[in-house]
Amino acid sequence: MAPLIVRTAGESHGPAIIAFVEGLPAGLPVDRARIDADMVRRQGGYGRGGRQQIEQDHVEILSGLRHGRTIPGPVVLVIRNRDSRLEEAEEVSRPRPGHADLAGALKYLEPDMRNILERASARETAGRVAAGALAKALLAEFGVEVLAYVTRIGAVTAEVPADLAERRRRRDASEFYSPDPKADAAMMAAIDAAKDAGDTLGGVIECVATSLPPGLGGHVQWTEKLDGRLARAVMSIQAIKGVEFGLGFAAAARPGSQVHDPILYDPKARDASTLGFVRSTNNAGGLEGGMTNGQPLVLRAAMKPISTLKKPLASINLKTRQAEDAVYERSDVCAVTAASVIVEAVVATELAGAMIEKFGGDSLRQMKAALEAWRRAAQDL
Ligand code: EPS
Repeated sequence: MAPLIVRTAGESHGPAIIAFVEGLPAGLPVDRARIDADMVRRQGGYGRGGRQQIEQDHVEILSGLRHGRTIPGPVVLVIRNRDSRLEEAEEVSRPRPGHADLAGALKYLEPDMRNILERASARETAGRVAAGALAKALLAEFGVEVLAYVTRIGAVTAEVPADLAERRRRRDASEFYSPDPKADAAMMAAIDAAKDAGDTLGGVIECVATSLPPGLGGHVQWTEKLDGRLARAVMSIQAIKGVEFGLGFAAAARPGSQVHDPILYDPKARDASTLGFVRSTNNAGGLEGGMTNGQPLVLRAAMKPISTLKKPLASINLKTRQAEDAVYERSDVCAVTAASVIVEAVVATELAGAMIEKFGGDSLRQMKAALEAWRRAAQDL
């Protein structure tokens, strides 16, 4: 069983979204304000729809915490929905191309697609972001930083500065969660144009994690491979259609000599997270053989445009089988900003799980001691 389990429950217009988190070490300090800061970020960004004017996401912690620290036992997090009206919400019989509506109706023999879309909705990700904030708190205890930002909206791309602190500073100042203020005007124009056309826009998110110890994940069994686990977690986010690491798809067009990262040894970096095994490039994106290699993890995710279109696509009425436009309810024009916060959360959750797996998860104190013992042994290898 995975060492860190995150499950969510709840419908988009039900009373609440719930996250159940099991397997965190005891003794982890939890700052509620930091969880809520991520909840607010998930709701933000240019191009969001009317729902985000209604909701004010805030996390209630029902279990697993005492005096600001985790205690042995699952943590249950609750985010109440202000727009709670599940019983009154009207029936949906015209499926949206690209949404779960039709596939779900056929799977569950369920003609009212309201009963599908309520759970398929990206509102579920409020729970994954809350859980991810706990994972980030654990990683921070080990100096691991996880940062995701938007590098593309539609056809507009952002340049990424080399310095990580600068990336964070710029992202936090941007309505597009992008590290390139020069791209802001073009991103805004692209979202405005899509809105005017009754259309939607997707984009690309990059996520970096630094100071990870080498050897997280595993090469022995396919289920252990960390790239596979991360890809699964990121692909499971609503509307994500592609994931790549490091050079990713571009590696397929290069010879091996221009892909693999030469290994150097710098004795001065012996105490760093790399243990002194430095690389001149990071085309692998921090993963080799399904394990971290001490280099920064670099992952990118492609998000498709949201499938609820103000100018709806052709569809059918499931009851009559006659041609009709797809259903339209209020929606976001572009939610790539929100998706970046969700990518950060699910990557942090997978990495925290891999840390617990390698260093033991009963208590934070034990984890720290285990990591130190392993580091000393690896230095003396
Ligand atoms: C979503 C539809 C919209 C989005 C929602 C995802 O909700 P509503 O139908 O209430 O306007 O706003 O995302 C959120 C509510 C959220 O908090 O992210 C969908 O169908 O996936």
